[in-house]
Amino acid sequence: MDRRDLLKTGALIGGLVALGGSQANATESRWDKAYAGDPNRPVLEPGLPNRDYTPVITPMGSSLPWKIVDGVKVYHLIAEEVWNEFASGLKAKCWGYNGEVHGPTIEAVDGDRIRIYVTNKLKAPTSVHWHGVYLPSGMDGVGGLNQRAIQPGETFKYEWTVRQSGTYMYHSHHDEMTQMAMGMLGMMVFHPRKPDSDYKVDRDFAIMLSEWRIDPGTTTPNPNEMTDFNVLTMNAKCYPGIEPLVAKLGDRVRIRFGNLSAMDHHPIHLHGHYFKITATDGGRIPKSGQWPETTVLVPVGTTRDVEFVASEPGDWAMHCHMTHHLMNQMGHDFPNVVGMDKGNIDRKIRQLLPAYMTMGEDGMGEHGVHIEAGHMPVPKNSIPMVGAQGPFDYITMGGMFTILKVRENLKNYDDPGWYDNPPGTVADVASEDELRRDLG
Ligand SMILES: [Cu+2]
Repeated sequence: MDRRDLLKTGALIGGLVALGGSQANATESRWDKAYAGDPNRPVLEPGLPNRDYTPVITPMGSSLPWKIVDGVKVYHLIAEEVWNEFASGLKAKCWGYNGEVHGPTIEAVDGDRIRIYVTNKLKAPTSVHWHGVYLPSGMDGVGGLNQRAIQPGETFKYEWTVRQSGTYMYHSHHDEMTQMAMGMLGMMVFHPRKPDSDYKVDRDFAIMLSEWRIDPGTTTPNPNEMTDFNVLTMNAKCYPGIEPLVAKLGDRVRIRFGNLSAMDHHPIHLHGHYFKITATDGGRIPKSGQWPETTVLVPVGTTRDVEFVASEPGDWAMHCHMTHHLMNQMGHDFPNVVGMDKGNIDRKIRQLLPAYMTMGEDGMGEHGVHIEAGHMPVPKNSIPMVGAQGPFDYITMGGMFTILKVRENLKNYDDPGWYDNPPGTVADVASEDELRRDLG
């Protein structure tokens, strides 16, 4: 090989490298296009529920109504004070939208032109950010950066053409620490224009995860809390205030989780099934990249869609797997009395405090039962430790806990009550005969 050949070879290799590079760029721009859509895409005819998409179910909430004005979907969001009942026994004066905490779910279709009026009925200025959404910078809603704050009494107008589909969120982006802690959050769902069979489901739930600090006896969430949250919610309710999710055997189910908690990620675990993680707030995950799980970590400031077939009849727990997120206004800074021999300490202390009761030497499980039975007084407007009575016994979880109810026969999707287990399929005390036979 002489010098000339060497140069030729070098040029050939250089050419190949250049070719490879441009191919990679082409792939990347195709990818971007698939995800961002065309910024100059034409506005399409407004997508209609039940014709172009199956509406999302927001348990214990609703979807924001809209009307069409000259081909534009028009919504009206009203920021205001809202009394929210987290579960029976606990109410607080929160900040939300349109009489709801959190705000109603905003639904639209890829290609829709949408116009959202935001009226501020709070005493404080506010703004609304549309999380994960492609829109003009001036519509992004960050107070001070993209717009001036909406003053009390003012109505602002946000408008853009939807050019994406997936699960997103909206929330206040002015005095974020206060306003988000007070409840100013909501889910946002953009449906694909032409859903493929992969996207279609029978039950499509939207659940916002959030956390609050509400001291027993008080009625205002405390936005100054940094670490010690004591009310953990799905759609601003805590168990037993959370409705079950109901599905027919064989239904395809999607659950869209959003997390706008102040400080915590939530690993949500579903019993009896595995699901695939199919989308984030960055869009739908290509099929080859979806993987099966039984727990999905929903980090703060993200959404995660999971999909599964309701394949097992029964009552299946679905809950955050952080155990402290399953307690309602859990007592903190308690001395650890697990395993303590309390002797006659209760009798002695009752001479000074008649209602005194040492609890916790066998764990916290008994608290809820005692509170509900009225043995143990609790401060007004509080639900410390409370779970709920289940079909067999007391369920010792509160907070971010609910139940997926899968049934073979359903007339509608109302709560069908507790599962009627087939005979011989419930764990129960072993008989003497069985013990002798199997354990000797
Ligand atoms: Cu959690």
